[in-house]
Amino acid sequence: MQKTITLNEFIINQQAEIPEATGNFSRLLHHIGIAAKKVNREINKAGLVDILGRAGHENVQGEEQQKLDVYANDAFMEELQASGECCGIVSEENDEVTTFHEGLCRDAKYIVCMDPLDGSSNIDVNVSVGTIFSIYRRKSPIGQAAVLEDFLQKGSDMLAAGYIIYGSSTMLVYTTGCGVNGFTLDPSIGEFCLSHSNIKTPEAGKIYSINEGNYEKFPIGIKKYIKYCQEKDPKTSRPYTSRYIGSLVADFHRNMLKGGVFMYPPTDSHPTGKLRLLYECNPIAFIAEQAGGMAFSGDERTLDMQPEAIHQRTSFYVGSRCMVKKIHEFLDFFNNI
Ligand code: P6P
Repeated sequence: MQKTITLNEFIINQQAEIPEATGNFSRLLHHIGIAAKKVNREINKAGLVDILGRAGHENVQGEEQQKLDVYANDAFMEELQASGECCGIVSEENDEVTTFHEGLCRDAKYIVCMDPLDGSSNIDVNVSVGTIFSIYRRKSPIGQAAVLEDFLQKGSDMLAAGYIIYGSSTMLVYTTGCGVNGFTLDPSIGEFCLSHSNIKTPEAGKIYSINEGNYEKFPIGIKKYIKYCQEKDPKTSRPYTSRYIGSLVADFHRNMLKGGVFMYPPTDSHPTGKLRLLYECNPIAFIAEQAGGMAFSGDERTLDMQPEAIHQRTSFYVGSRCMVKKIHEFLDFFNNI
């Protein structure tokens, strides 16, 4: 029987390959794994205890906070602080940055940008939701409170990115810039075990994911691309299949494994795009590129964007390289005629 490799074993093995590694980064990842198990436990019993429904107030996005949103935010904040390796956090659930610079965290050198429970409006109807995180090295001197510039780094400066998808099984997928690996939670031993080694997304695919309810307001290039997806062409296996869950992690994870593209263009209600750059688009873009895919926002590579604000939104197109390039062609052509 093949030996099971747990997440912690994998992290330590990866650390051993980096001579200058001190174990700080590994400890941070380990605590993210603990938080993921705590959130998984609560999500799995959400239907049985009074944790469903609304927490009774709104988050910075003006969105109704679900109780599990609050629980997930607290769980990740607690574990990141307990790791002693994180000096600051940007979270979708918090208006301002959170800094840790005393006690165990005094010499911490990493910051985290996270969406603790993305797609949480789907929880009450038992649809997959996810946590998204990204890790950067702080830019300001160690030993003092993290500052805004520590969080407004380009995605290309990211050290690691990952997500946890709480679905038919719970998976933690992450990259440190050396490929993408997926770990499935084995409840019988309470460990994330390597199940998807060195994930590569197909160059092309047959799935396009977009909320077509916003069709009327899409840029003309996106309208034309959607029609292109729907045209019959056996040479390019069109018409493609439309799949949209409304939970970024679930839509992206399916497309990464099967081949496909996810689009969130500007809309009337979100003229600069709905998804947040720091803790949704950048981490997903880093994972996509590490798996051989592609991601852009507006008219530039997502990871090259210079963030201006911690809750900044952007348009987002991510997935199989050939499909993302085709979208870029349609936008370039139709937006410039
Ligand atoms: P819409 C969930 O609220 C989320 O942030 C992403 O997970 C998801 O991809 C998107 O919004 C769905 O937005 O407007 O299609 O419901």
